[in-house]
Amino acid sequence: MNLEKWIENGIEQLKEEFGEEKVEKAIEYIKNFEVEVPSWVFGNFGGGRFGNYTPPGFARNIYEKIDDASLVHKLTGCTPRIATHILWDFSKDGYEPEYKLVEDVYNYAKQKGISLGAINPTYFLGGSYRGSFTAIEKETRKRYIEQTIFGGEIAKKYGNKLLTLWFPDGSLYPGQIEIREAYERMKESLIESYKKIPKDVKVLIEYKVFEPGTYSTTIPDWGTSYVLAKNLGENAGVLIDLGHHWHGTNIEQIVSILIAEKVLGGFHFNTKYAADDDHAVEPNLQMARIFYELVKGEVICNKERIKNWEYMIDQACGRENRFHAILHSIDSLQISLAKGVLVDIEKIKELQERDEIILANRTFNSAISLCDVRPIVLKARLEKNVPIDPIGEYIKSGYQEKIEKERK
Ligand code: PSV
Ligand code: MN
Repeated sequence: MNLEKWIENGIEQLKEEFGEEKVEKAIEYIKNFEVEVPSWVFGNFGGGRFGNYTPPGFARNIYEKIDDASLVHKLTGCTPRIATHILWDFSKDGYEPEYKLVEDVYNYAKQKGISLGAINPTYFLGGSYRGSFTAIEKETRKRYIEQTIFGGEIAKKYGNKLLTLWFPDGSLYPGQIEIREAYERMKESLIESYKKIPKDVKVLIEYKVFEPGTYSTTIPDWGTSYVLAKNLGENAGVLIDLGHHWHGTNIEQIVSILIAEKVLGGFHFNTKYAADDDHAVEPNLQMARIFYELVKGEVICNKERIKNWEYMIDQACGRENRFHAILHSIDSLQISLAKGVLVDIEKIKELQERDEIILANRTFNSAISLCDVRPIVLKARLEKNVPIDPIGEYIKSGYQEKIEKERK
């Protein structure tokens, strides 16, 4: 098959169906879209609980994670930043964060052509089995508040002025904790931290309906994140991780409400089958519907930082090759974005006015589920001068063999 010809034919067909303007717009969106990769996808994290297997060649330290992230950026042209976790990446003992290390990593990343993105304080290591911001012991809360303020400082000086917070706090049994008091301690600790975080740093609060708490989590849903963010101020907002909901949750509706309320927002992209699996992103229908809301709400590829949402991948690898998995995620996000852009909003509006339910649904799905947008994604890559097939290019590069040898 002549690939370039296949792309051109595909583009022509898409233009016939959706119009030239929409197709060109989709190509531009793909060229401009950026997403952060998590440092932890490259390291010794995940692998599942059984057999203690981690895919070979994993990065042994933050510098090797930067090497890997830099390669992903070279192959895709759309991941210029790496999200880091303070106590995994900037600490020698997993207990105390180190400022000096951040500066060094920052410089190393620069040499490698990428930079630091979202800074994630780590609230779930070393002695916090009774909670972090909600712990009864003042000492524990103080330690985590200090780490959060430290995170704010490095987000401003070395990062992308973005701090993303996820708390493991919760309970296993009714009666184990006073859930209202835990919530109040969470709120107070957040307020105390926020006061000392530089004003131009965005703080996004992530929620999760289960795990490690099985009876309760202190921030179980977007409503709780939203209320807490409101209590903080205008630089705080909500972080949606796709794996953190009950099955069947209409996540695109959550997106639409947050946009309507002009809340600062962000995503941790991944796919879930069972619970919080942290699998690679797949180009499924919900993903495309979510992107439709993001495009319509003008919170994606918006040059005004304050209006644009923050986009990150949060995934780990069990048995799969981690480079294939992260490159697959990026591909899936680009496919979903192209679909979201192609939807004929005007036609759907007109059908909605006439209460043509099925016709509106069919028009929606002609972009979301029925069309092949790969020509758009590939054309954007050609125009951006990055490999058309990043996974194929990775396989050819010999990098996998190299890291398996060097990182024994
Ligand atoms: C928690 O499940 C989470 O989604 C948070 O975003 C953490 O930062 C990340 O996974 C890694 O544990
Ligand atoms: Mn997450």
